[in-house]
Amino acid sequence: METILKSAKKTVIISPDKPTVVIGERINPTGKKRLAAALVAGDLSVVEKEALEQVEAGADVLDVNVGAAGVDEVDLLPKAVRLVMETVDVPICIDSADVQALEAALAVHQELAPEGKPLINSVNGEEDRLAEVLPLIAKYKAAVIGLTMDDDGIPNDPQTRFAIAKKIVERAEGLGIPREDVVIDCLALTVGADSQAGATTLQTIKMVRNELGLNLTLGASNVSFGLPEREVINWVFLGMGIQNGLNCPIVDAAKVRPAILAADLLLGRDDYAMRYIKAYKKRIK
Ligand code: THG
Repeated sequence: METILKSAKKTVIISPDKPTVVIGERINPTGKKRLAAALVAGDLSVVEKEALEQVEAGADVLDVNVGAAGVDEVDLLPKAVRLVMETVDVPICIDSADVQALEAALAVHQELAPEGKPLINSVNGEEDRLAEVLPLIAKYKAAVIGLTMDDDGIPNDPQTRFAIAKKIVERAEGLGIPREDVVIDCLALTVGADSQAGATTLQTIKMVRNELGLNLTLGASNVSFGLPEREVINWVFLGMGIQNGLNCPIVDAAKVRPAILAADLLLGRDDYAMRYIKAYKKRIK
């Protein structure tokens, strides 16, 4: 099962047979007051800086999210997508809850990379959201992240989350979207609030991989929210997720890529530890 993402110049293949793909999370104002204020003022300089730094830190794909109070995403998201595409070569993941903003950004993507293929973040099992997002994915031949939540919220149990993943991929196929273009996010909630949160996510990942064969993403850092030494929790969780089938997490590349490379190495996906050693050498320079 290969999900192929393309910018104008680069192709990234997400596949269980290949090394884990790192989707850089930092172009996102969540928890970043300065970036949020700059975006409200229409200043995209931080977006450019974060794009360059994340690619330098080994991000294979960049998530682009400009959602903050006071931001007109329909105006700003396509501008941010254009800037990122003009700054770096990697494929992009367009992240917004606003469907009009997604469409405006998809149009810019098509203009700058007519043969390209972005990842759209996201659809979920809510009927309204399926009805408005999936036709866009079909129209632009994009790939899409499907979140395992629906009109009843985020289920507590793996079986119900799995059923939502299955429904999303069936609806996508009904519109002619190939199943490999649906990447599932089993959702990480914080273990600080619910000690079963990590286990539930990991179990769902395993089910989606084994029974649907789909590729899997995760906004993995949510898991440690509110706890001390978040990095330790994030590293271990990523390793466990990757063992279960997670293969394109949305993360801070500078903070967690070494752990991801270690997981790939330990799972036999890094011959002669070449990728692990190369990244280490680059980092200590
Ligand atoms: N699933 C999918 N997409 C997602 C998420 C997900 N997109 C958004 C988010 N979750 C993943 N991206 C982020 C981006 C930033 C932060 C967390 C997740 C974040 N920022 C720091 C904070 O909160 O303190 C900012 C601090 C800093 O400057 O580093 O946490 O789950 N499909």
